[in-house]
Amino acid sequence: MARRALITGITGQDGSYLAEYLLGQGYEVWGLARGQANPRVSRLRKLLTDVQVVRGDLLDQGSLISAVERVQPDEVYNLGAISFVPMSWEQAELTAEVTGMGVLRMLEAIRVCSGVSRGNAASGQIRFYQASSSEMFGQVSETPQTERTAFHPRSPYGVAKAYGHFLTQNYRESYGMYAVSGILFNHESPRRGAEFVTRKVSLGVARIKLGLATELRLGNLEARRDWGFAGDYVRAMHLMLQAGTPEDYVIGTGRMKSVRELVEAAFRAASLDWEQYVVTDQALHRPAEVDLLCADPKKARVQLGWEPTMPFDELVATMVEADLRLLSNGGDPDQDSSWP
Ligand code: NDP
Ligand code: GDR
Repeated sequence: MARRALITGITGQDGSYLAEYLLGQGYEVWGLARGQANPRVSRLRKLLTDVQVVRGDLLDQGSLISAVERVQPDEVYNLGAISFVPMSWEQAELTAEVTGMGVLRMLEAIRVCSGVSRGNAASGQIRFYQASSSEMFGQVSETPQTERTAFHPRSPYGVAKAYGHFLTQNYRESYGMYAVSGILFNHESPRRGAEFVTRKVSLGVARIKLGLATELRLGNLEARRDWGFAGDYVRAMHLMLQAGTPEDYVIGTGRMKSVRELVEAAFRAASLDWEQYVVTDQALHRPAEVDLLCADPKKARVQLGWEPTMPFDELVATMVEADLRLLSNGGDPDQDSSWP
């Protein structure tokens, strides 16, 4: 019988790549989607016809229990979150509820549905993956960051993710559940939300190239990140749930670039000079910035055999090309209508 996976956050970037990957591995894939008429569900269905959808919300404990009862999954991937860091200052309580408490609700749904209690050997039937984040490192105490680097989150989002991370560890230790966290560094693709800097830049370049815009407004150009390709990172999520023992892993490329270098690479890919178009705007700076993040993915390489495949310049060029195609064909990224 096919293995069954339940993915929260199915309508997001990672949800789509993970669903695609697991379908390719022969899984029966279910996605948890919220809202009675979520336009992103139709966008997903256009891309992946085989995904089945179950309604539910990370804010609603009962809906998660019902979803787990209905799907009877072998593996649960908790990717649902408010994931845009600036929004976490504007809606700090909601971020805590969805990104933080949502993890508790999902773990409880699994625990209750699989009859797990302290010291109960029936534990561990459903394997659980939590989407932890390099934002938990925040103001870093060492570079590169490993599974042992201390957390010092710099946003309500980072704090909520740290709660989810420790809680996942705690359910593993308290109940013997197979529950793990992937501490993933930034990963991008042509399906990235338009609010994140890589996609904002690739869309901005495409608009300028096609004569639809004359400038691109950005915040802090000096911030440095470890950017990889989302398609590579979902493989790591799956590998973590196939390992002999449940453990947490750092996932990233080990290479760091600045926003300025990202901008240079993107404009270069369209044969444009970035200095003629980029305007910096103090209003786009964050109340507390994470200056740099760089992964040490050695544990994942050695224990899981995981390696990233797409170099930075290729990733950026791929995103710019995809947005040039999208806009040339009349696609509208703000309407959530199209997905490469
Ligand atoms: P996206 O922002 O693209 O997707 C977020 C998903 O969460 C959407 O499907 C959204 O659904 C869903 N969601 C939001 N609120 C709720 C809710 N109340 N109940 C259920 N689902 C909800 O994120 P990514 O795909 O980029 O990231 C996936 C996960 O990985 C997130 O948890 C993110 O924080 C984490 N992460 C991402 C990294 C990255 O670089 N991409 C790096 C490290 C961690 P809807 O369509 O209904 O809004
Ligand atoms: P991040 O991603 O906050 O790292 O979180 P984002 O792309 O939003 O920012 C990266 C860096 O770019 C700087 N920046 C800008 N960012 C945005 N969005 N818009 C701008 O105009 C701009 N100008 C400069 C930011 O200050 C920042 O330093 C992502 C999300 O996917 C999280 O969910 C995830 O956990 C982390 O990556 C790892």
